[in-house]
Parts: sequence; C-alpha cells; structure tokens
Amino acid sequence: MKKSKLLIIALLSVVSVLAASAQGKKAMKEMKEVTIIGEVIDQKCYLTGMNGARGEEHKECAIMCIKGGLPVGVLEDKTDKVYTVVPKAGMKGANEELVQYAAEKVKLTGMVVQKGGQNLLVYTKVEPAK
Ligand SMILES: [Cu+2]
Repeated sequence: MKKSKLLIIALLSVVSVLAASAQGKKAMKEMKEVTIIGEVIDQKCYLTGMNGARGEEHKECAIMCIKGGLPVGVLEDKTDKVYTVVPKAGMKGANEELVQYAAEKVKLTGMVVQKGGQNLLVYTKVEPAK
C-alpha cells in the first residue's frame, strides 16, 4: 500500500515536470523573432551614470566592465529601452561575444521577454549596425 502510494507520487511528479517543460517550449515558440538595433552598453555604468556611461568616451570603460563580467546590455535606438542580453544557446553570458562591439551599434536578432520589470533579449545573431 505504502509502496504504491509512493509510486503514484513519483509518477505524478514526473508528469508535472514534463508538463512544465512542454509549457516552457510552447512559450518559447509563441515568442516572435525581433531585431533590435542599438548600442552595446555595460549596464552598471549606463544605469548609474558613471564615466559618461555610454558612447565613444565611455568605450574603454565599457570594454573593461563587460570583460570583467558586469551585465552587458543593448540600449535600443528607437525606444531608449535597455535590454539585458543573453545568448539563446549555452550557459555562458553574452559578454565574451559582445565585448568586441562595446559602445558600438549592433543589430541583434532574437526574442524579447518582459517579466518582473526586466527586458530580456535572448539573441541568436549579432551583427554590426550603423
Ligand atoms: Cu564602464
């Protein structure tokens, strides 16, 4: 009796895990692909306003900050929105790939997620932009 109860609980938890991951996959599929054009910033300096915080005068600092591991972001041209940028694949941050574009304009292709007051761009492609 006890054993079968445990078995049922185990089965139910497997089923709910499967349902949750299916939901996650569905949510990713429902998201539309977008492109965002903007400047690659280090979010700490931009948001705290240190050292001019963006653009050519801040480029050296942005490189140091992004190399150092501070969260990299993109400041969208059209909206002045800041997106935290993460790659779609893998467990690493976007810093390593985006540091070469620090304080420069890029075009990022990916999906936007807005939750908890955050704008997150899960990107699949980055290219230089004018
Ligand atoms: Cu900086």
